[in-house]
Amino acid sequence: MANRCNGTQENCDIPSKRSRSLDPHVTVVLGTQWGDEGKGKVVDMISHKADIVCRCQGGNNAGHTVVVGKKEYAFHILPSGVVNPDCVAVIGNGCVIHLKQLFEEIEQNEVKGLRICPSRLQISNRAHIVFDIHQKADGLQESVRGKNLIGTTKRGIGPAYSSKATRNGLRICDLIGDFGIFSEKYQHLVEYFMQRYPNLEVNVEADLKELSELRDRIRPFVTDTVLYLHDAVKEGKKILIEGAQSSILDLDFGLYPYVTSSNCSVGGVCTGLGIPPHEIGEVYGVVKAYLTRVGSGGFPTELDNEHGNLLVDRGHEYGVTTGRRRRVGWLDIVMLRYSNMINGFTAIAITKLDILDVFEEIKIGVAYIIDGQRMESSFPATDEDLKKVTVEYITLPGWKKNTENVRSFKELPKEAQNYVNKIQELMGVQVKWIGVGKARDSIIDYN
Ligand code: 2SA
Ligand code: GDP
Ligand code: MG
Repeated sequence: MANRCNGTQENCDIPSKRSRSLDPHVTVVLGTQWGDEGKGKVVDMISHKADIVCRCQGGNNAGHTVVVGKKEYAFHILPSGVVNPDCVAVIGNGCVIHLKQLFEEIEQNEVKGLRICPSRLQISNRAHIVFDIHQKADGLQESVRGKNLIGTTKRGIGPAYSSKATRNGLRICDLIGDFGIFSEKYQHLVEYFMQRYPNLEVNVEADLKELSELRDRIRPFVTDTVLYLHDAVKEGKKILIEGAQSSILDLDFGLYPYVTSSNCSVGGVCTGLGIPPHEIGEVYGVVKAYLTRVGSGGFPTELDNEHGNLLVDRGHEYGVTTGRRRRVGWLDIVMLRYSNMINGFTAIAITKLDILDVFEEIKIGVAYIIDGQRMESSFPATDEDLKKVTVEYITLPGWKKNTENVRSFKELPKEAQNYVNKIQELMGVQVKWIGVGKARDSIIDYN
């Protein structure tokens, strides 16, 4: 970026758009912060241009909200794009699936009027299965962590990915294959967990009975999604990929160990679906206009005061999966720059701008000072270091006007325009959309 932004759209130094492959068919939507940025809404908005919408990582720890008219959908393992009747949903090999809870989620959404049959949902034969023992182990691991509690969703995500990494996990292809072999492997997996957690309550016989029923139900949905997506790309179909959790929860790049157990950044798209990098076109980052997180760990811009309570109340900041109250704070540009470094966003969507409508002043964290060193874009690797951070803020005037019904950038109050432009300038990525409400149409095209 050459010049400083003076706060108006005309004069703002808009970062140039990065060009990708010549004819990319794959678009990616990722979280840039600690999750719950409003990815579901952004995916829903783009999905009308897509033929296929995929999840590439995570399990039913995710909670993605889509609001269509008076209906509110909460998706956990199903891709949010399943709301669009013209899209086929894909759950890729990088995901972990609790089968019974998957069917419960399908049923809950069918009650709301969606139809989720095998022609609309393709599940990778290579995806790993989350068993009840994984979920119980997740709870037990958390119960002994004391002050080092991670604050997981207790959906068995960490234990299921550890089974995958220790190579005693079981996949969907195992379940729909020879059930005798599957049963033996399941018995071994249970024994492995019993050695570690002798008090685990498991009834292998009952589990296998339930799994044999789920096997028949899941079979019609299962396919080799690698081939399916490869063919789709060849046919020129448009594929949309929906990241779950977020960059700072990424197993490798996030604030370890306060992370989830999958790669939520752009690399997870390739490993979790088998799509080669050159097919990837736009990578949209979703930025909440302030910051939230659920779970433990440092949070430099956290607001543990009345401003924080106001953000929680106005933004309804409660977990979509667990109902936990989210921690809240001011926007953190250091985190966003780091997130952009990893993902190379081609543009961003800023969501929940309307939640800031009542603030007199709004702060943005622009740099960290750790042990006398100033950091503008690299994120500390350890929680110990993150907790030492002193944040350098800039303060911008609030707009104190309702923006919920605004539908064009120029109609936004000047101070709100200034806030958006400032984020664009400081992060160095073009803004494409601005969210001003939950509803599908509560969105402003920046350009
Ligand atoms: P896990 O369950 O092993 O993935 O938890 C590890 C960390 O990852 C965080 N995490 C999340 N953070 C934000 N949103 C998530 N989904 C739900 C939502 C969360 C909820 O949309 O609201 O309902 O509480 C999500 N899933 C995992 C988690 O808080 C741990 O910090
Ligand atoms: P996700 O996990 O990233 O999909 O986000 P969540 O669904 O967990 O949380 C985002 C919440 O904010 C949901 O309740 C959305 O309906 C809501 N939301 C999304 N965008 C906006 C917006 O621009 N304004 C407001 N007020 N709410 C929004
Ligand atoms: Mg969420």
